[in-house]
Amino acid sequence: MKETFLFLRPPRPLWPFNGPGSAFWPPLAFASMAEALRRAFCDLDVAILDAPALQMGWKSLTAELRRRQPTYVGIGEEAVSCVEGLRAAKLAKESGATVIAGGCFFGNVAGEVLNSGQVDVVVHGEGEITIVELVTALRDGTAQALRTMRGISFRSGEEVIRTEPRELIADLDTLPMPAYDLLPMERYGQRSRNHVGLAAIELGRGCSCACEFCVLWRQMGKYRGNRIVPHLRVKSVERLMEEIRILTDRYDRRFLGWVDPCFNAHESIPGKLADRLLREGRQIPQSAWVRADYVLRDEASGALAACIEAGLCEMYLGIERVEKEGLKLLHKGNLQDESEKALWLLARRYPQVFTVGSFIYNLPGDSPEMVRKLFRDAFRVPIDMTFFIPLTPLPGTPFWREDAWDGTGEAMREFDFLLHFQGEGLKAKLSRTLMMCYWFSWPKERLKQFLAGFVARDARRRSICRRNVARFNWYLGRAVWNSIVGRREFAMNLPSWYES
Ligand code: B12
Ligand code: SF4
Repeated sequence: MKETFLFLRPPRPLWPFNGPGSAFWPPLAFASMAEALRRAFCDLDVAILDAPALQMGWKSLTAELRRRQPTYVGIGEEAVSCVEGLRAAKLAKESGATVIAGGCFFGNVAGEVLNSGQVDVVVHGEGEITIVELVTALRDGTAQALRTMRGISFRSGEEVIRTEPRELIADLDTLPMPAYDLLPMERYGQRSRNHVGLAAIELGRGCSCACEFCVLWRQMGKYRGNRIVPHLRVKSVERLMEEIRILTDRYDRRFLGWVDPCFNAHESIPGKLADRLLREGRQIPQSAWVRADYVLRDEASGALAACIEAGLCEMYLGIERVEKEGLKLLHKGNLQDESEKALWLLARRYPQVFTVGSFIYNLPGDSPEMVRKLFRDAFRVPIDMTFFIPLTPLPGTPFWREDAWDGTGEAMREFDFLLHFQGEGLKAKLSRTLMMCYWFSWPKERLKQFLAGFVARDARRRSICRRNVARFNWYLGRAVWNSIVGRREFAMNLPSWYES
């Protein structure tokens, strides 16, 4: 019988500010690695099981794993769903599979998850080449085969062995075309109001910057000796056009969600791609995470106007802080008020773009007064949607402390980028300050923005703003209620099908 490699995304909670229709994007990492495996082995069946997209809960998943009996199972979760990752790993092991974990979370807690006994091998960094070599090594069946390959950790007796880092793929055009056919493509964004026909796509990998709190530049960074440095790679316009044609023409995708850590890091490819899309008469709505300083740079070169004309209509900006000390502490750059300038530029010249700005609180030295000021200052600039995210000590960043690992991943539940109110620590205190600000601090700029969103002529903007207000008040109200009745806070939303 043929061996099977199953990439598995288990049932998991929803981030409360995402609607159920756009909370789960196609798992691009799995699709890309699945195609790499298909190309390399004709005697291996490769599959992806995206349980959330199928609304498949744990009961059905358990039955499905028993039925399929995969030889290898690959998992890769965010820290917040570590519990689900390990639960899936346990099920997979019970059905006899070898479990491989990867991605920007598991890759940074390799020792911890290997010692949990649920995971056999952890893959560090980029996965496409490593996964192919790993299957060959696992088939060989010797520890020596694992030792001699790059980019993994595994256990040998009591010892956790981490092999040499793997070099990055030099030319991203050589990546296999993601195996979209292994995914239920029609399901993504199916019930979404604002992201109908959602697809995930990457322009490149890595970032040109090195913000202190960020795992993304590290995950796709380059090793210089033992040090990782930021390294940006991009695909060519031809390759990107090929992906877009497949997504739109073959899979009827109508909204492109760029998954790049920083879509506008490269100074020319996004603009050239936009020109090409426009030449081919392909305008398609898009969202992307962008940096403010590059927005200004691209305005000067004309690339910004082209990207927006080609459909870039939702931009997420990590503004983080308003005051320079905070920005310096986070190594964010943007010390010349670039965020403010970029937001004014977008609001005045490109009002059709929906902007989402995120700010970080809970920095060392933060106090309730500072957070109140951050809140007021955040509304001095025109942003359609504002998020305040607590500094999260993600594994792989200098803020991570190994003693935060509790053996189960439960402690990682708080790594959800949400306000947590319970407890006496500084984070809880600052979160409560923010909650009070949300309800009671209404500088006139905020009131204006709030009303503008609520009655906006553009139906999409109006819908996003209204839903966000409803979700936020629900979130805060639930938190207050939980405190009153003494219920432990669980900030994410468990979907109704979670255990089914
Ligand atoms: C799309 C996305 C979302 C979408 C969809 C999420 C979903 N579950 O469907 C939305 C917007 C809803 C979302 C929500 C959240 N997200 Co999110 N999201 C992303 C994003 C932008 C893209 C992921 C992606 O497709 N990357 C492209 C692929 C190709 O790269 P890759 O994942 O790194 O994969 C490569 C390697 O890492 C490796 N690899 C990865 N997995 C595996 C597995 C195996 C077995 C192997 C061998 C290798 C391997 O090989 C791959 C190919 O080379 C990432 C940031 C990023 N750019 O990666 C954040 C990111 C994953 N999200 C993050 C977070 C925190 C969240 C939220 C908790 C909060 C939030 N809103 O941001 C929620 C919770 C989501 C949930 N539980 O469902 C963090 C996770 C940090 C961490 N260490 O935990 C990230 C890294 C962003 C960040 N700011 O740091 N997210
Ligand atoms: S600009 Fe964004 S993606 Fe790049 S290092 Fe900073 S936070 Fe990470």
